[in-house]
Amino acid sequence: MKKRLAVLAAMSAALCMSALTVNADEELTVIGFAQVGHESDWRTASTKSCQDVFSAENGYDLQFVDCDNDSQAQLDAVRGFIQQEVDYIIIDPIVSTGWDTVLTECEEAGIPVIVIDRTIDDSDKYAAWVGSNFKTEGLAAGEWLKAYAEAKGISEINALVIEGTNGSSAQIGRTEGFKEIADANGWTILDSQDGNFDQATGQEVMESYCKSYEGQFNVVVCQNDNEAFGAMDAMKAAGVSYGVDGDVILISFDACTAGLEYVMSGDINADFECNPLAAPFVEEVIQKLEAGEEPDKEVYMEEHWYVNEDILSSITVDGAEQPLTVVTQEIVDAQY
Ligand code: GZL
Repeated sequence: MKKRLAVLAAMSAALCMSALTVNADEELTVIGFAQVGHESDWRTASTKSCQDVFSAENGYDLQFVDCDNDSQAQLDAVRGFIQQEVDYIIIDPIVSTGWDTVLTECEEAGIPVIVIDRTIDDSDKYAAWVGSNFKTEGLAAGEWLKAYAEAKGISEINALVIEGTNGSSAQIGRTEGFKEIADANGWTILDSQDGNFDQATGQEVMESYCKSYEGQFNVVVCQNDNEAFGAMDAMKAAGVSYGVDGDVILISFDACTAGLEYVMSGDINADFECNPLAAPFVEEVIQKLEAGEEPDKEVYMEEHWYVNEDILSSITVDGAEQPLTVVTQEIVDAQY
């Protein structure tokens, strides 16, 4: 279970008699982390957050598996952690279903599971979940567009949506939230296709949209920044202007550093943050479990709604007033 360094300390002492700082009583907490993949800037930041917190100098041995957006590989990785008899398992689930069997195996092995970011919707056999409310993100995008259109005197919304990986809770929630506002306001969603949260697919989908819906759309919603980067390339190539000074309003999610740079330049009108820095909160969950305490089952990350123009100061989402933040260089420099 835990890696003891006593043998290493004895070998070190025998071999080099140096003042090695290895502490014979030190134990490393072994953590298995089954990560979605490496599809986006957001994902890179999420992985780095865990690698920074669960480092050897902090007393951890992080067993990291990049599951490359492959659900079966992710289940195999979790079973591999069970075989390794790790102390804790962290999962960012590629899709939200198909989890109860393997989580039961973790429970039977006595290994606590902490879920981050996306949700598992067909089992609650985990100690805690740390992440975002994706439907709220989608509702916020819709509420912002409603207020922005009113302020700009835009009476008709014809939107194209580039969704995230199909079946992920992020795709499900953002789609549901935005569609709820669209339906309530009589907007038209001309099409809504899977962009898989990556730039290349986002560009491919937008290229197809520019051909199929030429001259018919005035809003594009990309469910993450990397899709938006691809969509911008496609619209530029098709001669479609976008952003604050363009014919098409461009909305994105994640608000990674590069995404906020495009908000500041006016290429992206609004970017709805999804905070990837979950690891410090996961460590708090582990510390509670180590102390025999019961952690909160759900821990929500703090997130902001970023815009280019200061024509609106706030929006109302689910009855709660939420501020809008105009992007500055200082904000860009501080972003993940
Ligand atoms: C959302 C996260 C999504 C990001 C994408 O929490 O799972 O996956 O929005 C990432 O950038 O690929």
